[in-house]
Amino acid sequence: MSIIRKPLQLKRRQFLQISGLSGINLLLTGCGTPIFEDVVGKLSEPVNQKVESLILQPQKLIPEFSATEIEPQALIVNTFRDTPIIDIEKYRLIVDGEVNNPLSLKMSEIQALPFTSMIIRHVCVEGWAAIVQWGGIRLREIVALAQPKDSVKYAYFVSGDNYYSSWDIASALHPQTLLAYQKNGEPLPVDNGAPLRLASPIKLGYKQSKWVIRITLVSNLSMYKGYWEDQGYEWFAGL
Ligand SMILES: Nc1nc2c(c(=O)[nH]1)N[C@H]1C(S)=C(S)[C@@H](COP(=O)(O)O)O[C@H]1N2
Ligand SMILES: [Mo]
Repeated sequence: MSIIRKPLQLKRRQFLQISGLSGINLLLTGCGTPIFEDVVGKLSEPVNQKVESLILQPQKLIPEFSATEIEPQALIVNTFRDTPIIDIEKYRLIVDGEVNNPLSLKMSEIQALPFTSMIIRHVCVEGWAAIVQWGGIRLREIVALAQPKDSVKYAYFVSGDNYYSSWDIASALHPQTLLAYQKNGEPLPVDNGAPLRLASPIKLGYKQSKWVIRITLVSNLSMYKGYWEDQGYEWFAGL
């Protein structure tokens, strides 16, 4: 990925404008470049110190695998409710909660954001694992666009099959936590969570929600923490 480092001075108001829905095309004109890293560091008045520092802070990267190590047959479809039927034209990813700039994004808008691909091991708590290539958008880019308030500590993910989970914000903002729309170089199959699913090498499989339709950023967890978490599975579920 090419990273341009143009000197860029933005006032808070301008940043809020361009970081909104209408700003996505503007920001991406001519280059697929990380929006947030390039822009927010230059703000004269940081919008959110805490989230900003989490995003800019070097987080430990998990070593990735090579393309020859992908195990295309090993990823077992693991769905506990009915697979939802999602109309891609009507689909919107909602990002809300304690944010200054709630989002409602079409897939075409999400796919216009910088593409990231990674080859990682998916680990299911039921005792199987698979090396998979996932392609999509870093979740941190979406979170940054929503302008989270300082209070945000957790992210809730609601899925089209009513599955749900919650993550600590640091894990959600990890550079290898993606909202994936590709698997092994192909468009993400519906059974694996199309149009959009979480993929990350730092969490167990049940944290990696498929068919994500809503992300809510909050300062407190409710008594409901996740489909499996509420049945006694560990909440953090780190790898
Ligand atoms: N919405 C939703 N997401 C989900 C699940 C599910 O049933 N519904 N299963 C989880 C579990 S336990 C695993 S291991 C992975 C499996 O992903 P896969 O079906 O693409 O292999 O999805 C996770 N995400
Ligand atoms: Mo799983």
